[in-house]
Amino acid sequence: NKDNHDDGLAIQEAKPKLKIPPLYKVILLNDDFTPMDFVVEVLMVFFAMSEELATHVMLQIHTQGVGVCGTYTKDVAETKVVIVNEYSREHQHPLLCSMEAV
Ligand code: TYC
Repeated sequence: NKDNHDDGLAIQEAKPKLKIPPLYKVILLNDDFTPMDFVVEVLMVFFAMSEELATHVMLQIHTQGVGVCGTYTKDVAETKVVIVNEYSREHQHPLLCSMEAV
């Protein structure tokens, strides 16, 4: 109530909340054991990549040690990390998925 300045109370405007949510990169780590085909499958199934892009990203992780699968809001990134790690464990692969703030 900005028109009533004399009521002795703290006046707070009701502002629309239009904040852009912070983003997180979901990353895959290289290891010596997970088959390349499995990593490509993960990138296609869980990160909606074409086989060509998934192969490129997989080889980049293989040579650089880490690679970005995608950038998401916190809740989506956390869910991707859990699902990918569960999927890898179910298939007895040590593939590790993690996330970091952009
Ligand atoms: N380095 C693995 C191999 O040689 C392949 C691999 C790629 C594993 C990417 C994990 O995130 C990864 N079979």
